[in-house]
Amino acid sequence: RKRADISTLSAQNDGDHVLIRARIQTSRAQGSKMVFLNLRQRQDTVQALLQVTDNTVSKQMVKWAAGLQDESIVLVFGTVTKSPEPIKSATVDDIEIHIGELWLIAGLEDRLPFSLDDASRSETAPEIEGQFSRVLLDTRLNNRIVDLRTQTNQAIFKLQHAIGDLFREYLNGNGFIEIHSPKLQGAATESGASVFKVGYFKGSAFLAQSPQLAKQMAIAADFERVYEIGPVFRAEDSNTHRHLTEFIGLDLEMVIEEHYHEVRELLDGMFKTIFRGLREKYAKEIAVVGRQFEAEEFKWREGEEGTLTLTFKQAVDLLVEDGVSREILDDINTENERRLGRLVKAKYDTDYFIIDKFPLELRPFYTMPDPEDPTLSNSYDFFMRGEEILSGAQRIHDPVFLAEQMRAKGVDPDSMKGYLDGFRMGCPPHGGGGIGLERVLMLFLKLNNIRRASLFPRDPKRLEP
Ligand code: ATP
Ligand code: AMO
Repeated sequence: RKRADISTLSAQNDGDHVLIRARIQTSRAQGSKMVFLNLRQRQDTVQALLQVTDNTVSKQMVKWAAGLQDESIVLVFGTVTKSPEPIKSATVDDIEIHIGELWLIAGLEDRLPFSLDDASRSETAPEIEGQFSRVLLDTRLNNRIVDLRTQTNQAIFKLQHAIGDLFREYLNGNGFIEIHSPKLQGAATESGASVFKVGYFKGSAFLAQSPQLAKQMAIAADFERVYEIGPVFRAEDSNTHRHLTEFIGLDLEMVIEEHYHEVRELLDGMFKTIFRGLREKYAKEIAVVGRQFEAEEFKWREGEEGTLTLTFKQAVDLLVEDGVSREILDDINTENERRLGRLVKAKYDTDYFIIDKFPLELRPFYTMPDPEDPTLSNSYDFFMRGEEILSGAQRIHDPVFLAEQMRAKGVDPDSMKGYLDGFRMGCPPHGGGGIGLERVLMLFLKLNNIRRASLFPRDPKRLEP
């Protein structure tokens, strides 16, 4: 008996006997002699029909089948039968499977927390009775396994995979190698304030807040161009739509030949390659997500014009021109970042832009000051739809100056001896950046909440499932 994949079946198989293992998406009994089962494998569905016959299918069997819960996994043996008219509820719509035998492979112990149909309705369209999804995000996350089965979520995580894949492909093609740095650390890697402390035998350790130190040490070890895709831990009590306590960092670091713009430009080329790759190779998945989360198409600038790159000062001026008081713009807070995103969109028609040359005091200790104005720095943030997706900079490679900057930011150089040693042994000029994978995914698709872009999200209030 041959196993069949629903996606490969069509009217051309009329008369074939097939064995299919699938979930019951929904079922509908018609009288006591007939039940329709909508069978699903991944994204594909087909209608199957179990009907009382003289010798093979009994009334009891139809009753039993009609009582199976949605989402049960069954094995059916049946005959492909061409359907006289298209079946609206199935993706393979020109056939029906006439079931001869049916086995239950895995049933459900509990009732489903919500139906996949309910979970698949639009979340952003104006509320229309019966059409708007009533399944709250918290309910979804509490029952994440069922939630993840929706077509939308299947597409979201295929796109998450695609971003990582495109990131790797681009960097592999540009002379980078992938590294794996330790997540257990003896000291904080960013600032002491947001680090998780864990027991480590008789003492304690910290979970890495970024691969910052390790990727710079790899440069000191002459790896020249490195990247990492790995978990990043932040003990920030930030209950927002864009903060997680554990997220996936896409990090890279590279040697600079002449100017830190080399790094900024490589990062920019990489983002555009990712955006293009998503649009070209994953149009189907983007469209599926778009049915549940209607979003204006993500826009970026291609060609000669290049990516819009503002200096921090120019960004502040844009906001001041729009009526924001200059006094509060020593730093640009989340609200003003979003406002800037809207201004940029209106003026330059792009959802993707860069801010360069941040004031030095806003950046971490390892950031290189601007040689022309030491109050500024050779650092940049990248934005999508007015929200930060990347932070990066040229780094200080002089050990004496680095130790000085550490002290100025309240970091004890003795606590980072291993890191400083790398510079004492000679380290070339270098720079890099770190990206939040879930933020890129959330903003590209406009999912409005980072938890939707994380398989099993971790935030200050959620450690389960
Ligand atoms: P980075 O950590 O690299 O700076 P980020 O985007 O996470 O990136 P944060 O510095 O953590 O930025 O915070 C940036 C903004 O997020 C701040 O302007 C702050 O107002 C806002 N923010 C942080 N935590 C909260 C919170 N719990 N509620 C509201 N806003 C918050
Ligand atoms: P930063 O702390 O800005 O920089 O982090 C880099 C990027 O990571 C993402 N991000 C987050 N995503 C989800 N939840 C969070 N709590 C969170 N915090 C940050 C953002 C951010 O742009 N070492 C530097 C990078 C570098 O200079 O190379 C760093 O970690 O998208």
